[in-house]
Amino acid sequence: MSTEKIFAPVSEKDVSRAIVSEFAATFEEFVESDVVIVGAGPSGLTAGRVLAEEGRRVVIIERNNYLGGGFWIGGYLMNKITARAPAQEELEALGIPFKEASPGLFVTDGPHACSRLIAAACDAGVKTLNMTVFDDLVIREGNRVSGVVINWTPVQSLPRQITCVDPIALEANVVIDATGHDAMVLAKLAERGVLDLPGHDAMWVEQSEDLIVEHTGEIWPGLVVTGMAVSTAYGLPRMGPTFGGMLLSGRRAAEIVLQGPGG
Ligand code: 48F
Repeated sequence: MSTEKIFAPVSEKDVSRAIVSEFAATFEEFVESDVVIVGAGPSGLTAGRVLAEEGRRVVIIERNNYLGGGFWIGGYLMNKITARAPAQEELEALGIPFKEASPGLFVTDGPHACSRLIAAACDAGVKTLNMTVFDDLVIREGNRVSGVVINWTPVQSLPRQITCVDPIALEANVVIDATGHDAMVLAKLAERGVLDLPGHDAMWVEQSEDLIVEHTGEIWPGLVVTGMAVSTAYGLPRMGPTFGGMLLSGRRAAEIVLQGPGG
């Protein structure tokens, strides 16, 4: 048997050190960023990618271990994703293969589409904090949102007697709520009674996608809303398992940030 080793001589402490120091360096850099996006679904990932491509420092907070939100599975646990024209152009730009199911309706594989969307955001320079849950907002002079309060996701599942784990905060010029149907960031303002959150209306795909893109924007000083959170914010119809509106809403959110005061 050969005694020659295939792999480089590295011990456990080297592995631990590499993880800790890399994580700490990235975290420290993104304690202060241009944009914090809460939620790594299709709208948040698209907004993050477009902003990072324009040179903005972007961090996405995601409570799950995996990124992608609802973009892995199209609907009813079937992993096919649909998009209506002109959103196939977004798929094309990302190199996602698709086919036309009927005139103006395109279909693609969820895992292929989602992994490409995630990779494109990472390639553009977006940093992600997964297993991290949005807990609250930082709000300063003029009621302007100036950051987010976060904690490790598992802290929420600890037994009550050991949950005295204070969260920490990240500062940013702009925060984007991309948390989907629950609109978790906006819900914090609604909890305080300063924002009305009507919840989304019934499904009507032909109305929903246009309205969501149209209503995407700054909803509070320093706070932009994108994706399904827009329908929750404005009582708009939901769209069901089609995703073009999410991709175009994410792009629109980024454009609004780039044009705005914090952009
Ligand atoms: O739900 P999600 O995919 O939001 P989206 O980008 O897209 C909606 C579609 O997937 C679909 C639809 C239309 O096609 O109806 O639902 O608007 O992604 C939202 C992400 O936010 C994370 C959540 O885990 C998901 O990955 N998220 C939600 N709440 C929190 C959070 C929180 N409090 N902290 C961190 N992440």
